[in-house]
Amino acid sequence: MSGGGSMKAAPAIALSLTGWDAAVWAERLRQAAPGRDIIVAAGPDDPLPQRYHLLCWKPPREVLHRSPKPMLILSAGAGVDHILKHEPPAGIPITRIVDPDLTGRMVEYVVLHCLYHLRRMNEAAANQAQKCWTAPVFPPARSVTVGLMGVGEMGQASARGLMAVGFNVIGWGRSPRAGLPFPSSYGAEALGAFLAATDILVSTLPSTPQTRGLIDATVIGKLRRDGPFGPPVLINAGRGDTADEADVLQALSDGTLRAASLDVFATEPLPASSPFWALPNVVVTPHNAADSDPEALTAAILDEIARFESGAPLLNPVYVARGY
Ligand code: NDP
Ligand code: OXD
Repeated sequence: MSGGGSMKAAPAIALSLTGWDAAVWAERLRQAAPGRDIIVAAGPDDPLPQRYHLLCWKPPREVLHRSPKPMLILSAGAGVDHILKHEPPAGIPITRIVDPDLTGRMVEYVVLHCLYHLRRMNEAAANQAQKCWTAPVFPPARSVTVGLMGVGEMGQASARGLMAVGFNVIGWGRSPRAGLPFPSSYGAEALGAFLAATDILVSTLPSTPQTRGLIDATVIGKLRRDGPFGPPVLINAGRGDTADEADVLQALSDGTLRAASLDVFATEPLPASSPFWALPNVVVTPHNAADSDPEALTAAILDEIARFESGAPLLNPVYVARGY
C-alpha cells in the first residue's frame, strides 16, 4: 500500500515448458524476481491468476487459448514456430530470446561442424576404427565457402566465428541487411547464385510458410561441387521442416551431398526408424545446437517483461504476419 491507494501486485509468470524441467526454470525466476508469483501452468487444468505473462516452449494449444489470456507471450527460445502454429489470440504481444549465451552456443555448433566436415572427421573416425594411419586430404578453410541461409542473430554471429577460423562466408536472407561484414544476397532471385558459390550450406532459418520445405532436391542440386572442397555438405540448425527430408536422404545416398550435420528434424525426437541415425556420413544431434539455459536467460526474460510493463518497446518482438 502507498499513499492510501492499493498497489497492484506485479503480474505472475506462468510457465508451460514441454520437455524441459519447469521446476528449475521456476526456481531460477523466483530467485531473480522475488516479488512475483511464478507458477507452472503447463496443462489446460492448472489454475491461472488474473494477470500473468506466459513463458513457453512447445506449449499445448489449449494453454495459449485459455481464459484469462496472458498479457505477454514469451518464447523460452529463439524460435517461435512452436507458438505461432497454434494461432495464439490476436493482439497479445509475443517476444523471443536473443541473448549472447544462446547465440554463443549456436556459434560453437556451427563452427564445430564446419570444421568437422572440412577436416573430414567422419573419415578420420572410420580410419581409426580400422586402425588405419591414412590422412584424409582437405583444402584450407580460406578456399571453402560457407553459405549461411539466414543472416539474423544466429547467422551473423556464426559468420563472425567462421571468419575467425578462416572460412570464406556468404549469406542469404529475406530482406537486405546493411553493414554485414560478408557478402550477402536476398530473396528468391538471388538464391541460385548464392547456392552455386556455396560448399557448406548452413541453415539457421526459422520455420515459416515461406521456408518450409525450402531445402529440397533443387536447392541441394545447385550447391557447388567442383571447387577444392568437392561435393557439398549440409548443416541444418534452424528447423527440421525447412528441409525436405526425403530429398536430403536421397542426396546423401547418391553423393549429391557428401555429408550432413542435422540438429533439427521434422519429427522430434527423431524416431528410431529414421534412416538418418544409421548413415555414416551424417552427424545427428538432438536439437541442442543452442539450448536455453535458465541460469543464463532469466535476466533477458525479466528485462523484456519489465520493458513491456513500463510501456517501452519490446527488444525482440515477433511479427506474426511474417512468421518469425
Ligand atoms: P532471426 O529472426 O534473427 O534471423 C532469421 C533469419 O532468417 C533472418 O535473416 C531472416 O531474414 C531469415 N529469413 C526468414 N525468412 C526467410 C525467408 N523466407 N527467406 C530467406 N531468409 C529468411 O532469428 P535467429 O537468428 O535468432 O534464429 C533463427 C532460427 O534458428 C530460429 O527461428 C530457430 O528456428 C533456430 N534456432 C535453433 C536452435 C537449435 O538449437 N537448433 C537454437 C536457436 C535457434 P531477415 O534478415 O529479412 O529478417
Ligand atoms: C530455439 C531452439 O529456438 O532451441 O531456441 O530451437
